[in-house]
Order: sequence, then C-alpha cells, then structure tokens
Amino acid sequence: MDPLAGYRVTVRPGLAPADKLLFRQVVNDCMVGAAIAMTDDHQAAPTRSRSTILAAGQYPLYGDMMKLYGSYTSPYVRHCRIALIQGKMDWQFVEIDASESAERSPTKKVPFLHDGDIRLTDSCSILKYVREKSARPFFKDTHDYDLFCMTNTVLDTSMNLFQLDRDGIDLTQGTYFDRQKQRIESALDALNDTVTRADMPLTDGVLRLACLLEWGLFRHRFDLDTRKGLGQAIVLANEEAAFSSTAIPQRFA
Ligand SMILES: N[C@@H](CCC(=O)N[C@@H](CS)C(=O)NCC(=O)O)C(=O)O
Repeated sequence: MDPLAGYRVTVRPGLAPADKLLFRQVVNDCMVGAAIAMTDDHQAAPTRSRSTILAAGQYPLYGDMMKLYGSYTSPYVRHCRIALIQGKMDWQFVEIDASESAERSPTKKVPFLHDGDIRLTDSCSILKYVREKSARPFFKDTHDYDLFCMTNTVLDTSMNLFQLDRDGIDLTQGTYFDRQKQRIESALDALNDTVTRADMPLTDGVLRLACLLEWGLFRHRFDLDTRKGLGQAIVLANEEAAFSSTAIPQRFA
C-alpha cells in the first residue's frame, strides 16, 4: 500500500476552486512519485523526490501556500520575488503567460498574488503586503519613495513602448511617442547619480531601479554608456543575493 494513502491533508476552508484543483494535482503527482519543487528560490528550484519527502516526514501543502503569479522576465514580478525571498516567506511561483493573466487578473497584468482569501493585483500592494508580513521596512524615507515612483514612471513608459513596438506600431510617428521617449531619457539622466554605496543595504527604491535597469538592458530599451552612476547601481544591487539570483534567465533572450 502506498505509504501516503490515508495521509490526512487539510485544505483551508474557502480555498478558490482553481487552487483546490492545483492542490489535488500536486497530491496526485506525489502519490505517483513525481518530484516536486520545494524552495523559496524558484529560479534554481531543486526538487525533492517523493522518497525524500517521506523520509523527512514532510508533506507540502501547496494548496495553502501563498502564490505569486507572473513571468521570469517581468521587472515588476522580479521585485516581488526579491521581497518574498528576503522575507523568507513560504511561497510558490506560478509562471503564467499573457493569455492566462488576462483571464485570471482584472488588470490583465502580472504580477498578482493569492494568499488564502487575499487577492492582490499590483506589484506595489504585493510589496507592501510582503514587507509587512515579514516585518521588513517598505521605503526608508520620502526620498526613497520618490526614487521608486520616478523609476516606476520610466518602467511603465518603457514597458508600454516595448509592447507597442512588439505589435508593430511605428513609434517614430506622433508627438506623444516623442514625449514618452524624452521622459525615459530625462528621468534616466536624473536617476543617474541618485544611488551610492550609502544606499546599502538595498532599499525598495534602489531595488526597483535595479530591476528596471537590468530589464531595459535585456530588452535593449536604453543604454547606460553615458550613465556610469546607473551602471554602478546595478553592480551594487548584484551584491544582494536575492537580486542576483532572480536575474532574467538567458533562455528568454
Ligand atoms: N502597475 C503594475 C504594472 C505591471 C505590468 O505592467 N506588468 C506587465 C508585465 S511586465 C504586464 O502584465 N503587461 C501586460 C499588458 O500590459 O497587457 C504593477 O506594478 O504590478
């Protein structure tokens, strides 16, 4: 008889049907001996085999676990992953594509987070939730918050132009497109000398900036050749393991 048969598994009351389904699939996988991921670093997720789980007397209650939905390329999702890793939270990363996010989130964007009955639809609210839950500060001061806001403006603008570009829209036509491009360049110039070693350990403002910069370089949205301060900000950010371990995997290049 399978040693897991009859194992008592409790599911939180009010669990969403989709989560119940996922939970059942994981239990079934476990019963037939599939390896399952159990780590807070989901990028390099090692797996534990069923025999290891049985030997350790552990059974993962995935259905109850906090879930972050998103992609490995999104800078917004990356910032949330960093906060979850830094907070040593018990969580699971669920990789989804644009059609799934369009179905599962009212904003049709990633990230979104499910934790029991809690549903969050934006990286900002997710960060606040995770920082509070892990008793870590969210923004050192007003200056740090402004750094985050300005970075977010560049990020949202760059992301919109990136998506329009991908759809084949001609971005050379239109004064509003010009204004968007100027906004990115002038804000990057302003951000160039904002980050120094004094900002270590990394604040959420600096983390946001570093997530934007690595994404922008990855997607060839801007270059930093004349912005040495921003290059230095990336170097500083990579001293933090939670940042370097969440880099955009090369398989997406
Ligand atoms: N304000 C949102 C922005 C998130 C966002 O723009 N996510 C992108 C992926 S990097 C997305 O889902 N875009 C899909 C779309 O715009 O349709 C947040 O901070 O979470």
